[in-house]
Formats: sequence, structure tokens, C-alpha cells
Amino acid sequence: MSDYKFIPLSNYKESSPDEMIKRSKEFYDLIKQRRTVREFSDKPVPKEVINNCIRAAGTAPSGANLQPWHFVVVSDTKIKKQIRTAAEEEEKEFYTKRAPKEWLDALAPLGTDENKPFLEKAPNLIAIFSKSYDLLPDGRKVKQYYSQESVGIACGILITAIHNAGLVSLTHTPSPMNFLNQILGRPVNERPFLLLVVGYPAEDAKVPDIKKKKLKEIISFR
Ligand code: IYR
Repeated sequence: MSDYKFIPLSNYKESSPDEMIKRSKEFYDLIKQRRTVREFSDKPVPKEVINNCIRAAGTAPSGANLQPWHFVVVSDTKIKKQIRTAAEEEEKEFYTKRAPKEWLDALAPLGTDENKPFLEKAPNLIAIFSKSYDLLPDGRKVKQYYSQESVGIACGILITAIHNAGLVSLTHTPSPMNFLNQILGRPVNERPFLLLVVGYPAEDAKVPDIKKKKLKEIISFR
């Protein structure tokens, strides 16, 4: 017998196959509209929407339920500018020196380059940090399990929640992005995982004409 408390799974209600087919199709119809956007409006987003989306992300499963994540919501103009400057510096290195031709060729359809005006224009940046270990108030280290997987799942839920709320996002991963620890004052046990740009699209926003793979290309049955 476990010494730990278990409670009934009280809010589960089984749905009929027809109802599940309908709901899974409705969800697919919603999520297939999501596009990564690089042209943002500066219109502010209600804080409660961001809070709710991060609440949703915080429900993600995680290794031993240790929840090895931290979310920093940036809306301060000066901090956004600092992040843009630091990210563009790294990106310039990437596009002009570090990236092999094969990588640049793969990126060509997206039309990206080292200029990241959206980091200042968009109302919110959410910097997601992954804890490689946790720190107790007395300074002891607590090992985390499957941090990368856990934080990846939380980010997937966050991106989905943002889309569901009616906003757009951009998954931005300047590499390396250690500058985020310094600018945002995060401790050494946290590694920047993703910088998510969040807001409304610019009125004339365009997205690349790219497609997702068909079901038969990504599925198999045994
Ligand atoms: N971090 C760079 C390059 C980049 C890399 C990948 I993989 C992308 O899917 C998109 C961009 C940038 O943000 O421009």
C-alpha cells in the first residue's frame, strides 16, 4: 500500500465514439488553422489571456510531476529591445558564418534572416526556461527527470492555447540564447528552451506557402 494519497478520477466522463469523432475533427479543424507568424501588430494582449494560456501549459505532464519549467512574460519595451539586440547579434553570426549551406537551403522557404523586428513590435515575448535541476531554499539541488521532453510538451500546449485564444505566435530559438538568463535575471539552473513571440498578426501579415505532411506520410499501423 502506498503511503501517498490517491483520489478518485472524478471528472472523467466517457464519450460515445460518435461524439469523440466529432470532437477530434473539430479540434483538428481548429488547430490546422494555426500558422507561425513573423509579422506582428503592436496591439496589446489582455494579461488574463496570457495568464490562462500559461496556466494551461502548466497542466502538462512532466517527469515525476516536477514541472521543470519557468515562463517569463516580457512586455517591457526596453527589455524587448535588449532581447532583440542580443538575438540579432547571434542570428547574424548564424546566417553569415555558423549555418551550413544545407541548413540555409532548408530555411529558404521560410524567408527568415537575421533581422528580428518582431521581438520589439509584438506586445509579448514569453521566454520558457527548462530547469536542469531545481534548487531548494537551503541550496540543495533536486534532480529533474525528462526536463526537455516535459518542457517541450508544455510549450506545445502553450502554443495550442494561444491559437485557441485567437492570437498568433512564433517559436523563435536564437542559438545560443544564454543571453536570456542575463537579461531576464534567471538562475543558472534554468536553461532557455524557447522564446515565444505572442500577439495579433499585422494587418497585412503574410505567411510562407508551405504545407504539412499528409496523414499517410506520418502514420503507420501494425
Ligand atoms: N534561429 C534562426 C534560424 C531558424 C532556424 C530554424 I530550424 C527555423 O525553423 C527557423 C529559423 C532564426 O530564427 O532566424
